[in-house]
Parts: sequence; C-alpha cells; structure tokens
Amino acid sequence: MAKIERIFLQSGMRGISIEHESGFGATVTPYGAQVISWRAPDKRELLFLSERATFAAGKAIRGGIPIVFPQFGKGTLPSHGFARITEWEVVRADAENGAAVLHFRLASSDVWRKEWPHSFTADLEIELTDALKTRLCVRNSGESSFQYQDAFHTYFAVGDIDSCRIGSLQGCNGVDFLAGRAEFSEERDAIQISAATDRVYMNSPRIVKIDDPSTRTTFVIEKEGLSDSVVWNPWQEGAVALGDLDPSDYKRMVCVESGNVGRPIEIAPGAEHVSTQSLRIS
Ligand code: TA6
Repeated sequence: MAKIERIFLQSGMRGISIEHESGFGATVTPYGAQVISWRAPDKRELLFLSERATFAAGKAIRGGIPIVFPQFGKGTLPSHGFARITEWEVVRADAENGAAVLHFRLASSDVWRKEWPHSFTADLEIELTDALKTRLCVRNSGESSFQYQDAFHTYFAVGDIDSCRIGSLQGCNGVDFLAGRAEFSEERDAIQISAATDRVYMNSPRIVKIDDPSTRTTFVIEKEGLSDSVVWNPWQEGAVALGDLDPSDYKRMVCVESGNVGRPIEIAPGAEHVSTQSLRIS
C-alpha cells in the first residue's frame, strides 16, 4: 500500500512525502509542483538537489524535476517560465491501485497575463510505483489558440559525471546553445560529458538511457508527447556562475530533460496537450 505524508521542508515550505510498497519514495512541493526527491528502496537519492537550493517564493529550486512551462529558457517570462515559481493547488494526494498519486493544478491568473496573455489550466499528475511518472496536461480555456514550450527539467544524481554515458541519441539533429545555436548531428552512440554542455536533441527517441557505472545505475527515461531531449551540465565555471550550486556539484549531476523545445505546442480553444515522462532505474 502507498503511504502519503504531508511534511514541511526547509524554510517552512510545504511538501508531500510519498512511498510505494516497492520501497521507492519521493517528495514533492506544491511550490512549482516540483519533485525534489526520488529515492531508491535502499534510500539512495536518484535526483540531484543542490544543498544551496533556495526554497523561497519567486526563486526556482535547483534540482529535482522543475516543471518548465510555458517558456523554455530565456524570453519575455522568467527563465523557464512561471510554472516552477508559482504555488500550485493540491487537488489530490492519495493511493490508487497501490500507487501513490498526487494531482496539482495551475490556472491562468492576472499575475503573468501581461507577459503571457492566454487562459489555460495545467494539471500535473505524479504517480509513484517502482517508476516515477509525471504527466502534464495543458488545456486552452481561452478564446484563441496559443503556443507554449514545456519540459521536465530532470536533474539526475550521478556518482561521477566523467564515467556517465548518455545513449540513444545517435543520429539526432540538434542545436548547441553554447555554440550560438549551431546545428549538429549526433554521431556518438554514447555521449560523455567532459565540459559545459547545453544541447537540445530534436525528435529524440521515446526511450533515452543514462548509464552511471560509478553507482551501477541505469536511468531509463520514457517520454510521450515530448519531442525533444535537452542535455545540460554547467561544468565547474557554470556551477560557480549560477550561485546555487557548489562548484563541484557538476560532477554529481546531469540534466537530461524531456521537452517540447524545438517546436512549441499549439493548442486551439478547448483543446489540450499531454506530456508524459516515466523514470525507472535498472
Ligand atoms: O536546460 C538547460 C538550461 O536552459 C541551461 O541553458 C541553463 O540555463 C539551465 O537550463 C538552468 O536554467 P535555470 O533558469 O534553472 O538556471
């Protein structure tokens, strides 16, 4: 049977801790509807969360699975959009068929209407079994079509970035954000990170894997309704510049983000789009 517990995080922020009978656990805060912890049965943390992460209104929490919506990266809105710096409504927190199920909702309000004048509802469902599933349904509740980008900006905890291998992206075309958005085609069957990396792989496979030999872990990312994968590591210079990472944190994390980045999603009035990611370890 799944366990659900309401808790308080650092700086008094609310959280919900969940555990599945398999022994997998997770912690989610309604602030940003953000997963900040995903734990293996042996209690090992599978997601990276910076010890310097701020848990304060208006600031993004560095780690876990930030929800990127409605904008990826920089633009008219704060970086990666307003969803991750807004309190979501807790619609549901209980067990269903043995899984722990959380449901959060965010609806358009006047706060960002000037910068993003669209009416929407966003529903995020999180389901914990021996996998961690996040499902974002965005519905257009307005009178005109709008476009948006979304992503699960997942920070995977790794033992040693030098020995990690990201597979399944060979043959993808992409854009390198650190080389003036230069286009590239990925030749490697296994990508190793050995410097600051910030690349979007367009139309990436439904399943992308990260091998972390130092912890004998393979992360299996399965996505649907999410066309692209972003691979990011700030490396040491980027970690220092961000301020909410320890300078050596780049060795212990890698972001592989399932998103709709290259081509925004467009939904007509009354229509919706569902983006789903499921994470497992093997
Ligand atoms: O997903 C990669 C990226 O867009 C990088 O360019 C870097 O900005 C990273 O996200 C973190 O962004 P944040 O706004 O969370 O500091």
